[in-house]
Amino acid sequence: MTFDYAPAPESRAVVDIAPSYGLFVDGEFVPAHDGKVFKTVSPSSEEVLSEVAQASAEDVDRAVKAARKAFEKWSALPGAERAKYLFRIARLVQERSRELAVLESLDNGKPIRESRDADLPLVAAHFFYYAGWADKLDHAGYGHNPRPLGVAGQVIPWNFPLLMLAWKIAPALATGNTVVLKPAETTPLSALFFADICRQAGLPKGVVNILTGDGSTGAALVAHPGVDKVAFTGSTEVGKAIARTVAGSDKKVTLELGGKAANIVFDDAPLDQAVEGIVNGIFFNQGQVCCAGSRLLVQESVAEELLDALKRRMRTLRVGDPLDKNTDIGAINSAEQLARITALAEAGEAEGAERWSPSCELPSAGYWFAPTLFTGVTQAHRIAREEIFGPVLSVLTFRTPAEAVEKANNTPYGLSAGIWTEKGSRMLWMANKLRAGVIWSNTFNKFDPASPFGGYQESGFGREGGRHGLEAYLAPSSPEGAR
Ligand code: TXE
Repeated sequence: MTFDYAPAPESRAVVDIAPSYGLFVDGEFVPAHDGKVFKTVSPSSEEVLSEVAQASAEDVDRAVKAARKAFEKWSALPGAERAKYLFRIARLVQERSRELAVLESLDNGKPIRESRDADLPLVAAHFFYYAGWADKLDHAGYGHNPRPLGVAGQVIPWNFPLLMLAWKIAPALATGNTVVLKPAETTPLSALFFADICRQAGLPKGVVNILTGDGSTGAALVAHPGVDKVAFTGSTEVGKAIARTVAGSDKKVTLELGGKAANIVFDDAPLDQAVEGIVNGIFFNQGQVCCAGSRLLVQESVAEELLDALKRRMRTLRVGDPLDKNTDIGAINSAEQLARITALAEAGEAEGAERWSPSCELPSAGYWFAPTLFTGVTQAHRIAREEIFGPVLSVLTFRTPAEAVEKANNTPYGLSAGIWTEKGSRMLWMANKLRAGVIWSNTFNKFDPASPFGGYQESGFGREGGRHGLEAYLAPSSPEGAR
């Protein structure tokens, strides 16, 4: 496959990136206490996009104090008042969505079609959805109003920078909590633009604080005694470290960690539709998705036919400039992530699985990985067990539904799964047996703010989204019913 189309990049001019950004604390952009900065780089070109402040423990303290002060008034507002701010934010996200989509694609490397058609609409949808809850919580028939927890310390990853921010901030604000959020070090920009949206929306100072920085900033935030609730999305390793940090404190915690989802295709499935679901499941966002369908389990009798169709479809995938509307697969987020994907793919080959990619010309600058398929994979292979977090699909086969369940559940994770069959009874039987927090039937990677999302085992605990997502930010009512 070569580039046989004229690149037509979405105009970069729609986004005005400043050469440097401070931290957003108490409604103002301020430099880091010690003046430290780091660069954020576009993964598709290695161009430096901007320089942002690196928050230290002092900055964490400053932001948590601002959030604590803001909490008194914010939590005392009637829900209907908080809803107005959230609706305003939602509308501003919509108004600025072209700019934010381009920014997200530049900083993260994801195709503009995805940031424009998936990330941004979902970001706005989350703010609209939780705005709608804010006033329903008051006098909701529990006898007393549920109480917010206080200051939420939120640490998010780089794969869906703005969407993960929305998942975290929207329910926290709707329930009357205030926030200190740390975006990932490779994708800090959209959170800083969001800070500007908070200002535009007239959000009271200190209700949302954004601290850019690396893992040390995240660790300081999680450990700060003024933080009442920790919400984290990221690696299982860091999630475990955070669980150890908060153990013994009265901090509430939700963790959304890794996954190794099975996409299970039965012989009666509509195969063309399944191929689209498989492609979407593993190549959406370059496979850098916690619920990615990274293991394809296909019933033996249709394996050959399905794999032929899948390879044909993979040959049509266009890898390249994230700002080009024709691009299906953009850049990998960082050199580190590319190295992780490369190492696991090499382990797949070394352990004897068969590697296949369509012929694919990759750009010379930036971080790229061709869409890759491994067949002849056994359950013992690392590529069948470890989260690759890249555009790499491991294919296993099964004969019976029971064998499919056994293989799908043979993982320390438990975040998501997909089932492709026309038989309703089989679908329900499978769904009951699969150990996964989210199960899609005859589709994959469908998200809705009203649906709870989260996993079992090493995929973390707690749920985000829907009513469950609100409850993660609420304490049981006090006997007096006072906030
Ligand atoms: O994650 P980290 P990385 C998985 C995926 C990927 C691997 C490593 O398999 O290959 O993790 O990615 C902050 N205390 N996922 O290294 O380090 C960090 O600054 C508090 C799955 O990027 O977990 C960033 O903001 N915070 C996942 C965030 O944690 C700390 C998404 C995530 O970074 C910290 C991302 C610490 N000690 C990676 N150390 C998913 N579930 O979607 C780092 N951070």
